[in-house]
Amino acid sequence: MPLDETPLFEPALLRELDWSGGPSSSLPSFSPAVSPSEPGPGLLLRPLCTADLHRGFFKVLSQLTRADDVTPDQFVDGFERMKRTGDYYVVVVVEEDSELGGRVVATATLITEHKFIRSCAKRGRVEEVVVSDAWRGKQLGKLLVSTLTLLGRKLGCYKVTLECSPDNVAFYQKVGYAASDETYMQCRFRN
Ligand code: 16G
Repeated sequence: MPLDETPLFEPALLRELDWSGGPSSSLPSFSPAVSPSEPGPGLLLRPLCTADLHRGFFKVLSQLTRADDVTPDQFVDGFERMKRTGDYYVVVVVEEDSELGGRVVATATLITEHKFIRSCAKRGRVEEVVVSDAWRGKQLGKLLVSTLTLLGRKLGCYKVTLECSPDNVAFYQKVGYAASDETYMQCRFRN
């Protein structure tokens, strides 16, 4: 299957986010100022496309957890499945002007989950937040999480949640998250 630049979701959704802050906003402060449209010099924040397979997408993911290489067919299958549901918002930060159309330097995902409770509400889940080690300290993690949190709000989620290691709690608190009264539990089949 050919790899191409078709975005996983409508890119305008990112441009239309209300990045102005304001009293009810949970946006953290950014210094220097950055936004989804201007993530930093030489960088672009956009939805994932299948051509990102050869731009180091998995190399970045593997800095979070096991992310073994997949074949282009496997990648396109997964991408198409996610795209069909309309509930997957995988974003990447890429270098604008390099060979192959830019290396992926960071990524994060928002998934919207549909429920019957709360009048058929939606819950957002932020997943796979990773910034490549050479790009840490440039506010990219904060930018990605803030972008997806605002997107979750815009899409009508009544809450957005995430799981993280104890080491990252302070980071997520800075971007507007608070530890829940509930405990995260799992039944794990593979490490
Ligand atoms: C972290 C990630 C989660 C990811 C998991 C992978 C964030 C906020 N959390 O919990 O999305 O799925 O690590 O670890 O990025 P695992 O492979 O051990 O499940």
